[in-house]
Amino acid sequence: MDLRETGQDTTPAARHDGGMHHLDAIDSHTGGEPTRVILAGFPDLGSGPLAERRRILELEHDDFRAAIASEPRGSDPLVCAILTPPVDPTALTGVLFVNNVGTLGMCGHGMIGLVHTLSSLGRISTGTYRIETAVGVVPVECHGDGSVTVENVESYRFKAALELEVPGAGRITGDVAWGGNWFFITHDVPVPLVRPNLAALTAYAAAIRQALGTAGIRGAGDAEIDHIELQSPSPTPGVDARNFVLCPGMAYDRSPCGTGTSATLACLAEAGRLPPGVVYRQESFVGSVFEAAYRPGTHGIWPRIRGRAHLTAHVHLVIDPADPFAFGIP
Ligand code: PYC
Repeated sequence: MDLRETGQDTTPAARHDGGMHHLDAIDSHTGGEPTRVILAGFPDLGSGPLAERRRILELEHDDFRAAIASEPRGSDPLVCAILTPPVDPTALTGVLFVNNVGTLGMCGHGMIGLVHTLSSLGRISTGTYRIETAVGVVPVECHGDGSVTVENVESYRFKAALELEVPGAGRITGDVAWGGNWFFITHDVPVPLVRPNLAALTAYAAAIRQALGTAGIRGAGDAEIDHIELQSPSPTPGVDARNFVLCPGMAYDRSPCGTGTSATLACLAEAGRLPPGVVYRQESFVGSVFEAAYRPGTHGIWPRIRGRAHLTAHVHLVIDPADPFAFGIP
């Protein structure tokens, strides 16, 4: 199958029978964080730029987003990667990322999951490819050992050492950075980044996000800062840092977060704390690790993130319009 011609509604699986809607998907996880690649059955999003298709998805097909990503068919941490034909003639495919509450610009763990999925299906072999996203074309490498490298979009620190008053937590300091999504990154962590503290860390990160909104602090182009990244040293030998990333919604990233690691590298690079080409190991809240490095860019850095995904299921999703929760639980 020529991936460049992949249109969601053009395959036999994309059919309605008696009002039922069918979608073909492959599930995987990258460092514990799930990805669902939608191969066929998603509504047609047109042939415009991917940023425009993302907007069409948000405005016209949010019900299908909720159907594939949210309960009862999906789950809070799940990110779906919807294949769509690319505009860029050098790209293998286009992809739009969505989760339980909306769309994402880029998704590092999702991109690793997508490349591993295409490789597992025999649609690509080892080598380098380019994949178009709503925020730019992303070169990827599918390695012979099963790992995947993603050269993410150019990433940069937008605001350094920003002070923020967080109700219940006091004054904290953090950076605002772009890594394909918008992040607030802080080392002010009230409790250790360990599993028994999950509820406290989730509440703290959610309070930071709320405080950013209340203070009117946003990313470039007035974008919402919807990812909160807490960073601390890691107790694991050879690992540079452990993070806890609250994604849009209330789920935390089980992986080390590819876009969050990119944003972190941008901050470290700008602070002069990580030279180009030096490998940085970012550990997630559940102990999975991404290896990362960067090369300098014009406005920031070009991060390279390497990780590994594993398949978990071949899925045939069915949406029954008679189901009161066909499009998620409101
Ligand atoms: O890996 O970039 C990432 C990511 C974003 C949200 C969940 N994972």
